[in-house]
Amino acid sequence: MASTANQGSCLSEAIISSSISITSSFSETYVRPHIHAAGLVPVLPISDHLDACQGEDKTMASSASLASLLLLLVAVSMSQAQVKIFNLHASDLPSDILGTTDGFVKVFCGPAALGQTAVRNNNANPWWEDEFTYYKAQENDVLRLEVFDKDLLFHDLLGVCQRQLKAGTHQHDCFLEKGGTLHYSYTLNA
Ligand SMILES: [Ca+2]
Repeated sequence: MASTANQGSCLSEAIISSSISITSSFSETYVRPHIHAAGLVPVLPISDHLDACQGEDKTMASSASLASLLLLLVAVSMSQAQVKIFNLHASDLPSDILGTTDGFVKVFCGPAALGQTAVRNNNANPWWEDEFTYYKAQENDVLRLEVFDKDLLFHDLLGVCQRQLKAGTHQHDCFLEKGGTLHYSYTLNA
């Protein structure tokens, strides 16, 4: 109810101001007929006034920005791609105090944790059959692979491999900080 009353007062204000504009434009037209094209002058003050105070126009404006937001979301979701990380293996992983290396890899894409491989016990050159697929990847997302040596209490982080995703299939070798190399492939379908 309040908005209707407000709208009404806005409308009457608009009418008043438009009649003033008409009057003033008429006098201007009368005085300086060569300046104004008749009919155009009164239209502008009315629409200006309605933009300034009518609630409906604000609603229309916010619907328009909502529509733009939805379009943006559609565009973002269309730019999402599928990434698959596969063919994970390592060579020359360093051994711990007990002389065994029990490697496994944690896989992340952007903020998402995609999981981890199985543990390959007592193997400095492990292969992992695990593959990781993520459907919300985007080009330039950071792929992060953390290589661990599993221990009884605290797993030993052997190294971290980070890389920005690019479209296509790629194979990489990543030297680990504590020794050894991680090899992996990924495919990003843009
Ligand atoms: Ca170990």
